Amino acid sequence: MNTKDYDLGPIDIAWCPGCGNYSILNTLKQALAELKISPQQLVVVSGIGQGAKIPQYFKTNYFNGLHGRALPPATGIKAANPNLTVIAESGDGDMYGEGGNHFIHAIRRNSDITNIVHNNMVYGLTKGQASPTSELGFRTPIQVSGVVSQPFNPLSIAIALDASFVARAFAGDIEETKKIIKKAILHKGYALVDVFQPCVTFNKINTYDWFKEHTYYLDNKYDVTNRIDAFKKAIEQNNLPLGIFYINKNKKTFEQNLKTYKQNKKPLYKRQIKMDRIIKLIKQNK
Ligand SMILES: Cc1ncc(C[n+]2csc(CCOP(=O)(O)OP(=O)(O)O)c2C)c(N)n1
Ligand code: SF4
Ligand SMILES: [Mg+2]
Repeated sequence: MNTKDYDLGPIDIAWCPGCGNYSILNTLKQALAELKISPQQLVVVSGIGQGAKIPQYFKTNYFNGLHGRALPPATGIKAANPNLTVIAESGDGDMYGEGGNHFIHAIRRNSDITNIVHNNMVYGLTKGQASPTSELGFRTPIQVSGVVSQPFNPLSIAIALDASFVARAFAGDIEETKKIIKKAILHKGYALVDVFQPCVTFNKINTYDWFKEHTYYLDNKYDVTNRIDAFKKAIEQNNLPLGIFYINKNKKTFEQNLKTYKQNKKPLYKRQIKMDRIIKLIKQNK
């Protein structure tokens, strides 16, 4: 397969020239092509925002849901058909703000989905208000004196909850981001990939150059199974680590834990629904 297999033909893309979302889109297409995941096998679930538009810009099955609500339908889709590759993908506001509660509980459930977050540290679509990951002091037309609330740290939350795969990437580095996304997709269980994504229009602080100057990659000696070290790395400030922070391969997935799949491996969507049985259950509950 190659990236052309995911092209939709001539389409209007509503992202600004230079936006980091283009790199994430290209990187994702490359990762999927290299993993030989066809558009038919794939479902991308997103919420609302600039990053959340991504599934509209390439060939895939997709569900574009309410703001902050990408993870519940992604969990449901994977449970109904575990044979699909399911990616939940949106911006930092959508996943960590409006969808923050779902973020926490998706980690607890450990459904076998990949959660890619376009983290531009701003609300891009609604024209530049602060998001949960905006830095202290970040000025916007709403936060005129600068952000006063501590930024949300998604990686430390994920590691604290023993998420089974936690990583951070930078949209400006396609090769490294592709490696991380491929590993996240292949991982069995919930996989978070927070991607630093420059918003060239509404975030003039966290630019391509800023990310290059304020990030570094975890080295080969770093042990991804050490949760305490992962947490220490996640709370580092100023110079921000990139790469895979933490992997726990010992957790069962949500789908494996479901009683229905312990009894019968047939995907739920392929099973016959016996109406008389449903009516009986409804009557019993009266
Ligand atoms: C319930 C609800 N609240 C608020 C909005 C308005 N809204 C749409 S997108 C958005 C923020 C998106 O920010 P983010 O998820 O960071 O995406 P970006 O545009 O930066 O990629 C907001 C507040 C909405 N659509 N629905
Ligand atoms: S506003 Fe920002 S996030 Fe949205 S398309 Fe433009 S550069 Fe990208
Ligand atoms: Mg954003």
